[in-house]
Amino acid sequence: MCSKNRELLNDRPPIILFSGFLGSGKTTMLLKTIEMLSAADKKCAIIINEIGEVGIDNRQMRMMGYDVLDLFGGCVCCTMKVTLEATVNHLLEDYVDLDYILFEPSGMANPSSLYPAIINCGYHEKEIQNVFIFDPTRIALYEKRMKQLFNDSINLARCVVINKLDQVRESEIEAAVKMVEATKPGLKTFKMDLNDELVQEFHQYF
Ligand SMILES: Nc1nc2c(ncn2[C@@H]2O[C@H](COP(=O)(O)OP(=O)(O)O)[C@@H](O)[C@H]2O)c(=O)[nH]1
Ligand SMILES: [Mg+2]
Repeated sequence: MCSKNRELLNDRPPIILFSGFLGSGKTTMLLKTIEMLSAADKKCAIIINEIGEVGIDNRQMRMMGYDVLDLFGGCVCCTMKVTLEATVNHLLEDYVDLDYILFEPSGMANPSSLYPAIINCGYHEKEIQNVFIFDPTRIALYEKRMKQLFNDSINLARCVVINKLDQVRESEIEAAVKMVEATKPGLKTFKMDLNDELVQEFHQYF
């Protein structure tokens, strides 16, 4: 089935986009989510591009038996859009029974720069399940040096996962929740320790 037919049938697999800064926990969250979806017999494809970390992430996932399509082409912000579009289209055309596409962009990418490529593949913005991973050990960094990127990311996110609960005090978790609420009131927020199971509520989210 080609992507045109998919468009007619409106059966595109949702794209789950894991956004967040480098080291925040995107890969960890992505792997946990695949585990969760696979256990529910869902078929997933993964697109990742981690500048400087591609080898490590890809090997990890291949060892776990997952199909990983590499996206090369340098900096995701400037050169990847075409490649991302081609990759998503390739998935839509060649893997007709996909239930989900999971995408981990580089931690350096502003997620807004990725949307046009995905939308060019026929997706509506609301079909992009953007999960922002909020590392509460780095609140100061978000607040000071990366405020604009943080704001842009939160504004595009469909939900936020505040992770590393095991590494921070309750007051830091509350500060993280407040930051999200101040930026986008009402945004769905999960709190998780990703060394542990995904919270049950997240299982029902997709
Ligand atoms: N203690 C703890 N470590 C975490 C959690 N989530 C992620 N990590 C660790 O944080 C580091 C960066 O995670 P990774 O998924 O590679 O981040 P990415 O760069 O955003 O893909 C890894 O060492 C993870 O094991 C968490 O909830 N608790
Ligand atoms: Mg990663």
